[in-house]
Amino acid sequence: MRTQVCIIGGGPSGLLLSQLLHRKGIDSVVLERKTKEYVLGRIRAGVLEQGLVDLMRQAGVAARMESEGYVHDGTQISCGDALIRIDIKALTGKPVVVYGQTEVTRDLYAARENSGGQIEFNVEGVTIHDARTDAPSVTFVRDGTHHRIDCDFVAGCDGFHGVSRKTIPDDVRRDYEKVYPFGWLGVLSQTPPVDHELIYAASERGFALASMRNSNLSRYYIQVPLSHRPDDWPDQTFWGEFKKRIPQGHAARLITGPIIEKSIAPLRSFVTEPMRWGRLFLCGDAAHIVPPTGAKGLNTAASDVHYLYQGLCQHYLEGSDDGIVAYSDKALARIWKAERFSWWMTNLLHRFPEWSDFDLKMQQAEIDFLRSNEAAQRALAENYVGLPY
Ligand code: RFL
Ligand code: PHB
Repeated sequence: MRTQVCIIGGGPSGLLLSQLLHRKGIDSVVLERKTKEYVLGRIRAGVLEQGLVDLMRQAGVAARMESEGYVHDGTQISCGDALIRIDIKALTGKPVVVYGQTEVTRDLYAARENSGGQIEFNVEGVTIHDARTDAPSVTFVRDGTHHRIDCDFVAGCDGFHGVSRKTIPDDVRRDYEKVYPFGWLGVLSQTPPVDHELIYAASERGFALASMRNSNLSRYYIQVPLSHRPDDWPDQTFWGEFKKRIPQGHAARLITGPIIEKSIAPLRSFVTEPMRWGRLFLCGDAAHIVPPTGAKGLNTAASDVHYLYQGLCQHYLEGSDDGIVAYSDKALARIWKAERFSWWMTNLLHRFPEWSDFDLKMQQAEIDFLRSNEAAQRALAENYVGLPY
């Protein structure tokens, strides 16, 4: 088999890149380890920056997002019963869009399938060869048969546990990591959202987040110790704890009901450098992870896709490799800013088990400053809505 760009990973990064390239007449094959149903079963991100919204438009997959997504002009932070509303539209001129990653991925799969895009599911043993030459290839096994794809470029869009990052030798690659001493227990419940905007709740009992998917589907999270398992949190225990962490008025009107998904995700900050090795490019979670507090994971994946797409278009359509050569530096410059924001917001809102009384006073002072200072609110809003590409 031969293609121009071999894309490893059929998550949002890989599919978005494939669809954007297709619209410019650039050919790709996507290799996905799991089934489509499995990928669509993962409940993840919910908040889209304007940059990703624009990329969805460029990719020709924005129709459902535009009719079903919620445009949010603000977001809220609570501390005990006090609420701070960050008017992101007034402070930045832009809103965010609440539309689930599952739906983004579903729309991208539909578009690839409608235009005859080649996606190979259930692939095993994916191996990247000769990435530092002008003729890389990728081998894999499916249903016991060995396959080989010759290509011009390899896009490693295979998430944190994929093979692409590990293909870059240890003496070339440098990893930066911070692991947080807690995780998020997330539930999806068939109930109306408790508020029409998100609430990021800093409480003495730990962090909580009230988010949503649609008018009868809520996405709620609470901070839990890393040792906990979803089974430690029967539905009633979850609702009881969640109510204690959000403002009393919201707790009183919270509608509880059937929980249809429950999982725990550990929190981590991680960046690998460089994001390019010869003709192999890392995109999205394959290269970096943020704690979900700033809603930046999917959005940073999208900015990588944007830079790589621009670089590949320059290569194929204008005969210039400038964009490809600059890819890693450009992507990383934006990534580190998103890493900083996600780390800062995690520190602002969570309870760290090892913190002293002094640390807690600092956290309180930071929240008080945010409440009373428009410049602080603008800094949060500009990062939340997404820094420019
Ligand atoms: P993905 O989504 O992990 O997709 C990678 C795909 O590659 C496949 N794969 C392989 N395929 C072939 N061969 C191999 N060897 C392979 N190894 C892996 C995998 O099966 C998979 O299908 O990475 P991608 O595309 O870079 O997308 C990144 C996003 O999924 C991620 O950053 C976000 O979900 C993070 N995130 C959030 N991001 C936001 O922007 N806003 C949010 O509100 C937000 N909330 C969240 C989140 C992530 C969460 N979890 C569970 C980690 C909330 C949560 C709870
Ligand atoms: C979500 O809706 O899943 C969500 C929203 C905001 C975040 C993280 C997750 O910061």
